[in-house]
Amino acid sequence: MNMEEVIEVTAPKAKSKDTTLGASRPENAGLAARKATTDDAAELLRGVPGVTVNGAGGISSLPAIHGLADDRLRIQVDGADLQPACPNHMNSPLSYADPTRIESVTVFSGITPVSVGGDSIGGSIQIKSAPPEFATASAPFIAGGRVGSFYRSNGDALGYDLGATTALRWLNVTFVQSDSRSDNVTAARSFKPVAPGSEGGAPIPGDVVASSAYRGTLKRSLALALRADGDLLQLEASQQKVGFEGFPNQRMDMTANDNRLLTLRYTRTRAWGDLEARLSFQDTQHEMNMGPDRYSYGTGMPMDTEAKTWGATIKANVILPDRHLLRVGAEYQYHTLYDFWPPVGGSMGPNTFWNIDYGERRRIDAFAEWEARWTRSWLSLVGVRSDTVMTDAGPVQGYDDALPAWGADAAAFNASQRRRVDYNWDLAALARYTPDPAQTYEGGYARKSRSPNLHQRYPWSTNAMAALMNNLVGDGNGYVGLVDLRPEVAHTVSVTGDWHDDAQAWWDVKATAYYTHVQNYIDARRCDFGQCSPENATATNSFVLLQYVNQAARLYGLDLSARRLLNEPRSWGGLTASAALNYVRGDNLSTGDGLYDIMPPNATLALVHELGTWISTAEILAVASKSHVSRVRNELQTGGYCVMNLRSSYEWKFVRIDAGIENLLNRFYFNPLGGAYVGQGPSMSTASIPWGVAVPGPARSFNVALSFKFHS
Ligand SMILES: [Cu+2]
Repeated sequence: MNMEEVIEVTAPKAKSKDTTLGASRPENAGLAARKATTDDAAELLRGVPGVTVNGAGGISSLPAIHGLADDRLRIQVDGADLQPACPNHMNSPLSYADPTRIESVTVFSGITPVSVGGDSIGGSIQIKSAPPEFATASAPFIAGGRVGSFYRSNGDALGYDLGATTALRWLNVTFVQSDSRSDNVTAARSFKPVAPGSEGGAPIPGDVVASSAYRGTLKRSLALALRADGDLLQLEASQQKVGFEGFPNQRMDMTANDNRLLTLRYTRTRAWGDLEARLSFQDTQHEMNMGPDRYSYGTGMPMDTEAKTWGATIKANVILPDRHLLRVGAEYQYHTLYDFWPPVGGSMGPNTFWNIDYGERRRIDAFAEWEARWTRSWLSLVGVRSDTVMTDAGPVQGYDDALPAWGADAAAFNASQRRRVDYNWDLAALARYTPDPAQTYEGGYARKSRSPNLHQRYPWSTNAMAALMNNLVGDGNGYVGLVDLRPEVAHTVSVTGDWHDDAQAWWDVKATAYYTHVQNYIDARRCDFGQCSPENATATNSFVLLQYVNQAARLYGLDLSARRLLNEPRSWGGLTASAALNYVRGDNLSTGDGLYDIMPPNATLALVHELGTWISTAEILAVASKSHVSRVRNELQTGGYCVMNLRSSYEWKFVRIDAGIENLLNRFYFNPLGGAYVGQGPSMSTASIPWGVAVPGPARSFNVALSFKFHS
């Protein structure tokens, strides 16, 4: 119960009981097809009302819900709160998820219940793999396996996945592995001059999005599950590696990332309810440097990040008399981060530059939530959550603290009191009214809080080069941290109406309106101290240096979606038409500025044909021009555009085939959420790359995927 959107990414099947309000049935076919040909898990969220995707590297786009992105959302992959470990958030939580494994995606876009929220001011996204399967008395042994592969013509992208599972009545062992690679993608026309990216390198054609290639994205996992009656114990060890991933909107590329994750999970289901306990450990080694499309300055510029995250959760759902339900839980997370840049000589030596040394973020949460079913037509949910966050960082040093470029900033930072403890709390209250089987209304209020991340509080250098390396949003600017940042607190009201035929078979219309006021929203102001120049304060057509700052903000908008089955399904299949319209506006109330990375109004129209397991989709995405931008960041305006996509899939017992054409008419457009193009050339200083070029959307791509599976 709540405003959630569950997408079964597997082939369409009977309505799951979770998909009470706002299940987006018609898009399912498209989602299953998209999953087959993407290795970027965030792409699967496209088409969910209110969700947009901010561009980053090829497998690590950042989702946003109602204009709030990245770690303003709570994103869990199989229950784990994976932590990015990078001054550019290159290794975002969803970059670790393997799309081929994903069985369901749940998006809480409206009033998020406190049981699924915490340390976030926007919605929640939960990505889940298939639960372990066990044998039965009649079939006491199960063996299954799958192997799949995909190809995308734009970028010559190629990937594979394979998996094997075997089970007895009490035991399941599952192994999965996937890998993918892509060259640089191309835009539909030239968008910048032909020029070499590196010193003496070959010229990069004008239509190539430099630094968008990736390779060696190995993901593998071994999972063991033991079952006895209503008890389930799961142990999983997994590794996610990236050999190289370019970032066209960042000044560096990810040259290696090695993430290891260990989780132990216990669930107990009884007549009184259920209990879940989980322990997890995440270990990340992250390396950045200049990729092949950038100047290497003879030495390159290594930047390394090492992080470890320990997590523990315990939660219970207790069934109370009269169909009431109590959810209680506690969570603990301890995250440490070392962000250091080895010396390369000159003024960038002889010592290691410490961007964040011994960063710590500790979080202790507890919540209680009461779901009440008063009558057949009235439900309510009320929850409170306490969320205490401690952050700290050790003293730092520059490459050479005897030089003015490093010494003064380091000394000022080291003299500061850096430990902060935030006592945050959340409240969510919502009600649902279902007067008859043909309509449902839901509305509520939430207070949500989020403490700043380590890369917002602790980067300390006002040196332009160092600040440019600290950037979480891909706007090409440089950022300086602010130790005194306070937690963001959001107050959201949201209402949803859902109208449909009684059986929910023929048509439905859904509308959501929301308004969020954010106290202490972490926005940015121009840097006017330290080494920042006076021109930096007023520049309107260049990259600039900024400092994080708390300001007031508001976001509001509307999601509309509608679907209609056009015919009684006959021998030639059923035809469904769907339409979706999203509007969001974000304003900084302290400065009158626009908020960054807010999607302009957009609409999607789709026609889906289904005949058994043959499903085909034609869709048109229309996006308005973007003129309400973040002026403090010199955010680029983008023009309106229209893109058409075709997808078709067919599934036999053992084989599934997916084929599609993305951007069928090969339209050129700049991605309104793609950030600034800084993917080639000398990226280490503010004025050495032309300002004013956005990252374009990809040209037409022919995509195909083939998979085989067997199951005893
Ligand atoms: Cu990085």
